[in-house]
Amino acid sequence: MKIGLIGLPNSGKTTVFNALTKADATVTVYTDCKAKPNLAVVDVIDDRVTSLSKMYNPKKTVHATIELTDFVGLSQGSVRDGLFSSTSLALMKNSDALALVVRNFPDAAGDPPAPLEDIATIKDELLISDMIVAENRLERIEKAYKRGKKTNILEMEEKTLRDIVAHVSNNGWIRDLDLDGDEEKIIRGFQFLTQKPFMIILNSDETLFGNNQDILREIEKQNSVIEFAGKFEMELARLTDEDDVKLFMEDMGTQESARQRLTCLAYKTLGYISFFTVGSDEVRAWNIVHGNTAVKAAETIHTDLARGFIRAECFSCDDLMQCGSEKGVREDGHFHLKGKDYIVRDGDIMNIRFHV
Ligand SMILES: Nc1nc2c(ncn2[C@@H]2O[C@H](COP(=O)(O)OP(=O)(O)OP(=O)(O)O)[C@@H](O)[C@H]2O)c(=O)[nH]1
Ligand SMILES: [Mg+2]
Repeated sequence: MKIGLIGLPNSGKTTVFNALTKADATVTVYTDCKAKPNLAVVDVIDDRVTSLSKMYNPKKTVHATIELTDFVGLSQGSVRDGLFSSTSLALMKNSDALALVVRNFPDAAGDPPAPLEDIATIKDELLISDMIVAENRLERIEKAYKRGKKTNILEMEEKTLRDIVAHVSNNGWIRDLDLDGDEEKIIRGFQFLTQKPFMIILNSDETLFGNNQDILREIEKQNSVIEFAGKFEMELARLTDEDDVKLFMEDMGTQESARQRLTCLAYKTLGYISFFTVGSDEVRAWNIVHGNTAVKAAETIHTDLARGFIRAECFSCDDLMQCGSEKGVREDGHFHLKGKDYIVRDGDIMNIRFHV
């Protein structure tokens, strides 16, 4: 799962990135638009994987991962003025979800935060970016028509893009537009930013953390949101003594680390669930979108497994923990054989039988 951290300059993106990844990327009060984005891959913390690993004692334990990208600040007009490098824009398009970091602490000049306005500014930039992409493509389609290249497919693309332009002009997000399967397919390649799952990280001053319910409620009317105390959490991520970490977290009134909380929100926003494969070689966590079938789960592991799918042997992690062993699961009647169309549930342990 790839998550891009975006936001206005100095909103604390790199601070949050460091808190989430335990990285040590430079935090500054200056913004360098040409700076390269920071990248890191972190494991998804899932107690179930730890428990399964203890039970199977495999050679290898593979957690699901989150790839985080920390972009340079996206300021007002930056997309239009081309301030945002094409590398950054390409990486942003390549993200599965965008997480907007919003400043909720006084900046270096002492200016008070204005989170709601900042959110509106960034949302405008994302809409403008999509608008430019759609309009540029429409221009090229017009030119193709003039050269006599009028095909059904091109006409359908034109219609879809015109719908998008109309919708975006009204500040509508492309993800809220009701597109059918064909239309979705036609525009997939554009990787529109307002089509991506989107969440907000309210990056609050450590002294005000936990006291921002009004702002959070306001943001929540439109987007999924989580509150961080970025600077504090970055310092927390650097502590090595577990007991110290616990004490500090208690002080802040949080029980889960920043990474755990963001992971939870990201899974919810993206509609992801986890399933597991187990054995003496490897215990591994996989992600699929909620509502997907056993054959899709097979495909996530390897295309051959989907191609030659026979059936899935399946039981839940909870049942396994309760029964204490696979043998116990079978004896208690919790071991199931499922076909291609079985809808995979969060926490399922799957073994795909296949033949190619
Ligand atoms: N008080 C407080 N200050 C913060 C917090 N998060 C970031 N800062 C400060 O804000 C400044 C900018 O932080 P960065 O993390 O570099 O912000 P950024 O969004 O990555 O900035 P650019 O990459 O330059 O756009 C630094 O001086 C941080 O110490 C926070 O949660 N609380
Ligand atoms: Mg930064």
